[in-house]
Amino acid sequence: MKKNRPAKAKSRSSPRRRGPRLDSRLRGNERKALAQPMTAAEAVVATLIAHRLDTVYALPGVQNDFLFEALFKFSDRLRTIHTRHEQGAAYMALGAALATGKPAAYAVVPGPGFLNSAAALLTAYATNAPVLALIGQIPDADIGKALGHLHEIRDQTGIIKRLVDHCALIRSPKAAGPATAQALRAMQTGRPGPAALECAIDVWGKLGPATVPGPLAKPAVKIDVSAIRRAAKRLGAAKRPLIVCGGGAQDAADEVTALSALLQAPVLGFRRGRGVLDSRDPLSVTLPLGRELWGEADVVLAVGTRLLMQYRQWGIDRDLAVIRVDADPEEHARLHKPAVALTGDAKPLLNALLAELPAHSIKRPPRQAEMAERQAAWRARMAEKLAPQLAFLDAIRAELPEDGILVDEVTQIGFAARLAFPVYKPRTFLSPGFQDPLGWGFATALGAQHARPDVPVVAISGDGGFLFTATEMATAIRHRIPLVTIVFNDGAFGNVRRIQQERFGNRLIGSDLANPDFVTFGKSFGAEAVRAKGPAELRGALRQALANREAPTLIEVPVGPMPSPWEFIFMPKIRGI
Ligand SMILES: Cc1ncc(C[n+]2csc(CCOP(=O)(O)OP(=O)(O)O)c2C)c(N)n1
Ligand SMILES: [Mg+2]
Repeated sequence: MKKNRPAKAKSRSSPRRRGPRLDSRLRGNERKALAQPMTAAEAVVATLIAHRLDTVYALPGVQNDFLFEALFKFSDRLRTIHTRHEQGAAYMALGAALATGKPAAYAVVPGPGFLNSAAALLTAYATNAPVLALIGQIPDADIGKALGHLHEIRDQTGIIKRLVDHCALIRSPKAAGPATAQALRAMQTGRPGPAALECAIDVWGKLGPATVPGPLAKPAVKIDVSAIRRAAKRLGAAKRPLIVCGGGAQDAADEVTALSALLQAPVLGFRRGRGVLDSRDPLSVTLPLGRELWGEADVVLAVGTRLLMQYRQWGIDRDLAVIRVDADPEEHARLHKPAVALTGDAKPLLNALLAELPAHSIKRPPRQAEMAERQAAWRARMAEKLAPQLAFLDAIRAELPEDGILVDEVTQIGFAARLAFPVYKPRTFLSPGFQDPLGWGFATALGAQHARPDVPVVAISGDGGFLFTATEMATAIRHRIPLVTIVFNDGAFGNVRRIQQERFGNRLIGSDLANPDFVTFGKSFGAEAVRAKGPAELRGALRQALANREAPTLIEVPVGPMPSPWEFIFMPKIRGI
């Protein structure tokens, strides 16, 4: 039976922080309290606070009642943002993690609650995002017995283990703090990524001696000096170097910028690598030109990227030496053995490379003018083919401040944004990586906006993707999150529909949509909601929305079918032909 708080009880899930300031560690008198018994849930929550987490995105239920009791107790330092569906909670944590680069947590009940959050957890894994899932469990003694407890699922731990690299079952108050600290360390050590902690309904509330560890020491990473020297020699001698950035380069923007200038190397970013080098830098290129440059390069420096598209679509031959920088040693040779493999975080490794390079680097002619011209030529080709998408993207860019965040979606405008939306700063273009799950956009953007209240966040969705998590508009209202959401409404799973038209003889199936009136829908929650016809009206609506950051805004943009972007994304082989 779910317990309801008495009506007079004060709800502690307001976005406003009350009480004392958030500290990384508990204060002196509370330290003393640590010698006293705590519940397992209190130890987990206090450990999150000791790691500077300030929010848990969550949806309650009986298995987690004692966790919520602990969240209530610590609510002056850790906010609970409750959502309307577990996928909303998990995507919000993902958005917070991607927008800040810092760990974010969500809490859900076992079985259906956990499975409802699974697409977001999967996407956290795909985007190497430090998301901590706190997942309830049935009574500890009955785990694995298949008795049919509420929300029981066969081998929940086994399912979780397939989704994350680190998970643990908390079985006592004593184990709770250390397990939380270990999970948080694992999430940020080596290749970052999600972790999960399970705790049984009868363990969360157990009282016992507990500790509240602060951040655990991370294993020291030794830089392989000889590998740095070999990389510097290869790169230094390169005539046509190219840098390819993925999500793993997001925290090394200064270093990538300096390397690009030193080597006169163009920098390719697509999806998760966008914004590492400012799009206004002429050496910053996107996909189609990047492919041409891949075809011409003699040395590629690949930073925090899987290189799947490059190796599998664009091809490789002996004339191209690839130097890889990756936090995950398994990644280097998954497809091809690199010329040099550098393992670790991009920032220190690129700094070491920058220190070593001047001794080896030949002089190269500047490439800015050439890149500006070639980029302009591609831009013109895209403008001709993708005019409707680019006009909307221009309107958004014109109004979104340079540090504003755009969250893309699996929609026509999103595909075009990955190719052509100018991105000026790291972590200001959030893209879901290789999972590309339809429906991630709105809730992920809500989490990004919640975690970065200092900058405006704009989400773009199709009518299909938006309705996956549109009920979280209630969350935006409840927690006053001033996200601006643009819904491009073509009455269809447009991308699927176009493929059916073009490749399957117009045999349309499962791709037309019956939609609500999105403006009425938004208003019914209490959001600002307007309809904007065309790019000019979108720009005006966006300007107004960004000026009024009191409430969430929904802008519906009715659109027709859009031209296909695929010729610019799935491009043919260019090497090793
Ligand atoms: C979770 C998930 N389910 C299905 C898909 C397949 N899919 C990709 S795009 C798309 C249609 C998107 O429709 P909409 O959001 O309206 O955008 P539009 O293509 O119309 O611009 C679908 C169903 C997916 N990427 N992810
Ligand atoms: Mg659509």
